[in-house]
Amino acid sequence: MDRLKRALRRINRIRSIAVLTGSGISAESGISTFRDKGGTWDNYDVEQVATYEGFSNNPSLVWEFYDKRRCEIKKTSPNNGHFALSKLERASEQNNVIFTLCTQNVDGLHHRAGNKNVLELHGNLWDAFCINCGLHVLLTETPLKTIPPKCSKCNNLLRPNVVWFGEPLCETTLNHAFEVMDCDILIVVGTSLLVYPVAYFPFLALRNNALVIEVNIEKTEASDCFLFVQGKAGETLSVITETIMDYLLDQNEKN
Ligand code: BJW
Ligand code: ZN
Repeated sequence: MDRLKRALRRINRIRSIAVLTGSGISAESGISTFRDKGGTWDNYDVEQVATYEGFSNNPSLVWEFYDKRRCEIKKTSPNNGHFALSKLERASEQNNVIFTLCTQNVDGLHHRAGNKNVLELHGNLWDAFCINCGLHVLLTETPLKTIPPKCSKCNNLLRPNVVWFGEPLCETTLNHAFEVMDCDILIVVGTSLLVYPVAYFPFLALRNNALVIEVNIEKTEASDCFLFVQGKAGETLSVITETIMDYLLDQNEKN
């Protein structure tokens, strides 16, 4: 962690910390990533289950896919990687540092680990909304009694509140995330950085002179642009966050 300590020393004052996570952070909780060997897209056709067109063609197939994932996720728990980030949020709060966690994950594990300031960029699979009247419903029962589930108000189809390919991200959330990338430190964890617009985020942070730390079990195409730390999120993140927390304490004592 000497490289990290040297890089931290170059920051005049840490005012804001941002985190960007992908499915790799939940891998150690037993949840599949998307593009790794044996990942979700090895077993399902993206066009059929993660596009609006696929949903229109066969809503039951899409709901079966999400219901299976909801059942699996319900049985899992946050891991050390998630907990390291909730500890970092608490330490940031205590030291008057702004902390925001942006996640592409829809599993809700960051909330379950105790993080509060979370932007769910690709939605949340415990939430659904009606394609006709827009009514939002929290769907916590697993497995669902009826597939596909219908709207209690107008009896039209409900869809999972997730972002499929070809769909825009929620504008308010996206604009907020752009602002968050104007930070002093960005920690990028467990994402291949292959999906846009999120793949741009670390580069926005770099343009804002942030220190960008990337944690991944293997290099991504962008790793050479960042301070790359190779390892499992559950094992490496706590070392990184403890090092940053030491700096936050030092900084607070000096002021
Ligand atoms: C570990 C680990 C451990 C493993 N520890 N690390 C050509 C060029 C540019 C863009 C496009 C293009 N063609 C199409 C597009 C746009 C498209 C896109 O980006 N496509 C790319 C594939 C090229 N993007 C979109 O369509 C987006 N919308 C959009 O652009 O809207 C524009 C618009 C404007 C106005 C009107 C209309 C449209 C939407 C993207 C939505 C993505 N949705 C999904 C599904 C969400 C719901 C669900 O979960 O079912 O989001 S796809 C999937 O990919 C999911 C993820 O959030 C996302 C990212 O995946 P992630 O998390 O990075 O997973 P992996 O598997 O890729 O990587 C895992 C990583 O973890 C690996 O690096 C491992 O090494 C690592 N790892 N174990 C640490 N223990
Ligand atoms: Zn409705």
